[in-house]
Amino acid sequence: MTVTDPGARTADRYPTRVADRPVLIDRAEPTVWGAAAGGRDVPGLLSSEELATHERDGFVTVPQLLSAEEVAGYAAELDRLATDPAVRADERTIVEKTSQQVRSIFEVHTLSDAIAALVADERVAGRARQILGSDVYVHQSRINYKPGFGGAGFYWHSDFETWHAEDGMPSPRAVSISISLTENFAHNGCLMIMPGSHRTFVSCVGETPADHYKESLREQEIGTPDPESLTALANRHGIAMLTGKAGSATLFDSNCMHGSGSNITPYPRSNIFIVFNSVENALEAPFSAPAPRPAHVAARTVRPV
Ligand code: 6CS
Ligand code: FE
Repeated sequence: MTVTDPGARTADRYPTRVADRPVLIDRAEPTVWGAAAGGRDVPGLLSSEELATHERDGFVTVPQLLSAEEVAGYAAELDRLATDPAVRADERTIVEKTSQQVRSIFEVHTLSDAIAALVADERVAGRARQILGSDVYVHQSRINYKPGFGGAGFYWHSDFETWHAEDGMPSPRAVSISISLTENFAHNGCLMIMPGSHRTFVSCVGETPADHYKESLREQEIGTPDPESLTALANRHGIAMLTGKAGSATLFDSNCMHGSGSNITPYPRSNIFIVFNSVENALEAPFSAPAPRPAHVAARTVRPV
């Protein structure tokens, strides 16, 4: 187990939140880290075609990751957590700005044995190891509820931009998996990704305020790309809508440009969201923030899954 040194820092290949105008930087690193790309070939459930899709688009879908029984079990777990007063009062729980309903619960794999088991499941961690070509650890886990009638969306952003600037993640060698527990429709705030956008790092304008996460996890403003950059990426790559049945999943690269709309339908859009980082990519000092974010949002101890 390694505890990352908050003082150390490698060269900053992706400067962001430091200039007064946005810059588009070509990604230097691979997306799938097989042996030919500096990682190692890890056998697993993703076929070579699926790995090639992930390299090209920055994401790959798994139409049926969980069985209907498993979905029901995790949905019950989400309800248990969201209605537990101790969990609701915990700093790891974020409530919606408007309705005060639970929006997200972070570090959920430490609050739920069932979710801890799912994290370690070959269908989940195994796929992440294949993509990252190394052992992996949980950088962040959360459940998103996006309740009906007002679950707020997530504006366009690159997760890696935040994790680099605020958590000190050196390279985009991290992959997220979003596992749907309710059906994701186009109309109830499904994940949207610009396919291929992971190959461009959009440097953002605006300094990171202290304790930024207290605002950004409810509604992110700093670290969101400018309209011109978003227009250029959308024109170049298009926008994919990741609809899917409950039990489906999407694995997506840390630098995909993605977002999701608000949910004004009666149908919640709940998912389990787990971020795997390569053990070779442990956090350093933030590249562009006054202080590291708390461990429940960005793990600073590397515990290989
Ligand atoms: O800041 C973060 O770490 C979180 N924010 C968003 C909108 N997506 C990634 C991550 O969960
Ligand atoms: Fe995100």
